Amino acid sequence: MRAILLLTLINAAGPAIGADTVIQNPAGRAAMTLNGAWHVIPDPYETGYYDYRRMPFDTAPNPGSGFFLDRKPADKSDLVEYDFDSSPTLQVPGDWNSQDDRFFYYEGTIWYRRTFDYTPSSADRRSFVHFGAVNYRADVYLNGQKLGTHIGGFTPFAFEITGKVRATGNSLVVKVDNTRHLDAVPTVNTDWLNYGGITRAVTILETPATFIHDYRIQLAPEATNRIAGQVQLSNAQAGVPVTVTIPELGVKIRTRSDTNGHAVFEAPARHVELWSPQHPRLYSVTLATDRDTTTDRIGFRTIAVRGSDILLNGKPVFLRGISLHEENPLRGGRAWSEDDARLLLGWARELGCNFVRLAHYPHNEHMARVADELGLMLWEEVPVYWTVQWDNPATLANATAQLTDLIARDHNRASVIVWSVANETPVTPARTGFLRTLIDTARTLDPTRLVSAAMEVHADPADNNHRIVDDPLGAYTDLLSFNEYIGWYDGLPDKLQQIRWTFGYRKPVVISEFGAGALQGMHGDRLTRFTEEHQEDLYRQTLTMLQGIPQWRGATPWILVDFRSPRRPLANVQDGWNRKGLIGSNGQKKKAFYVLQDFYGRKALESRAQP
Ligand code: GCB
Repeated sequence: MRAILLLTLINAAGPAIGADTVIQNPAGRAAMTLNGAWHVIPDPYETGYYDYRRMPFDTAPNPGSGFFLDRKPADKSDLVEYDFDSSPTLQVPGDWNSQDDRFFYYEGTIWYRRTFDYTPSSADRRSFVHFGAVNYRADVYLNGQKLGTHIGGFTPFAFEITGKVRATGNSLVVKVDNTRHLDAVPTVNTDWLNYGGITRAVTILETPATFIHDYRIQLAPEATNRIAGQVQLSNAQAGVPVTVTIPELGVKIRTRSDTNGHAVFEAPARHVELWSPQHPRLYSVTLATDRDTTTDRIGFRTIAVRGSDILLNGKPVFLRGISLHEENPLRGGRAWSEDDARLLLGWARELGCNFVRLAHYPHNEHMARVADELGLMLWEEVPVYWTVQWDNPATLANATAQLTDLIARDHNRASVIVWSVANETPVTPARTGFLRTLIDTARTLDPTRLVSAAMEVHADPADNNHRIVDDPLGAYTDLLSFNEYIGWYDGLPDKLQQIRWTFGYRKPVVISEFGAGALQGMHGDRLTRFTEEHQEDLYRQTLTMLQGIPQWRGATPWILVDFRSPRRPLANVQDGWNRKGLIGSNGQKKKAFYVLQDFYGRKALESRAQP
């Protein structure tokens, strides 16, 4: 509800769509792709952004040498010290790190420019330029005019270009800056590579003057034979007729928008086949006004927690999970395409998973759509990682915006069952207050899903074999999720069998991480670090230990595939990769893959009645 309210307020306060409002189902509206080769100018000193007094050109009365002007010398004597046309190109979507060795560890600004022609299909149509994601800050200019700025590397944004876009010769310039900042989300310290660039698709979207900006369609609360939802139009216009049709459920709802351009509805449905991993049923849903139509494929299911059980469609479910970074090791670089999603989620299915943790930031929209189709439940997360500035209101606003946009983007995906607000954060009052605000936001925006965070384990100073999970944050989450590295950062795998657990809450324990590093193809005995045998042993012993925990309801071990991390320099072993993957950076499976596959196979058989 808050998302919708927020959109309404923004609409009332300014232009209908701002940088931070998410257009639902953009793929359903794509009019033209701007993917492909863009000319780029690396600008480590930000010469094209600031003048020599360090004043931004884009707010100066005389913008002079701002690269966003995409200028050409007026004549042979005119001085212009940059030229997009003769500069090299990079592919969009794509990170810059994996496209050119010179940019492998580059952090800073690169200017991107793309020219295009565009004529809307009719004069009364509106147009938007839509970005799937840009890491981390994007300043966007069309034909020398600033459209806006977006902050946050993993969420979509759009700017209206109606009346600004020309039939021919448009210049779209994006200043992309992936500099890490202490007050940012994430902060400067992460265990993954800070890929820069326009990492997801860029499209021109076309809409009527009043269009279906956002919608949410789901089962009515406490009912599996009623469909409920809401629609938000782009303009606060009353009395616009809205229809929602789900032909296979015999649903045809007719309603009208209120003065805020908002419509709420509920109607009975024919027998709904509920979405589950065993039966990932999706229904075609069409929303229409007198001027606009959009179609989506949506699944219906319930998710809840009762005591220490997780209930999917009312039945207890065990989460056979795995964690994933958004990276395609075979091509190298950030994953962004549907094919990438099929590769990664296909591996998860082969492992026997019914659940995937998309760590540690919002992954691209294909991931949730392919998961919907394959029947994989998802944990989605925002990059509040390790530590951010807990006392800084701007940092909280940033994290809130990222969470809000993630929820707005994926609130129609049946696959998503958990919103996670943080990973491995320190227990302090400031942090707990910060995260509680995020949890409250998630619950207000979406009361239909679980909310969690990957917490930490604490050692008992009086007993070396006693581990405690009693983080005060656990009082506010639905799951008791924590990362544990017994046998890797904490002793050797034989220690696992000695461990005794105390949990501060009677909630489902879902282990958000455990794991060990191993170089694919490196062999030795089970006590030798970085061998496949060591990792295999750790998996065996961890699974044995976990089975002794009565409230254990799932796990997302760390991690499906090796991933790039500048924190991992060990030569000939890590070489800049975190090697905790069950699959190596070469795409080959390690021994531990088969240990977990075997375990999940047995678990699936055991709970045949389960999804
Ligand atoms: C963690 C982090 C994860 C790291 C992992 C590791 O606890 O959540 O981002 O990559 O440990 O490999 O140390």
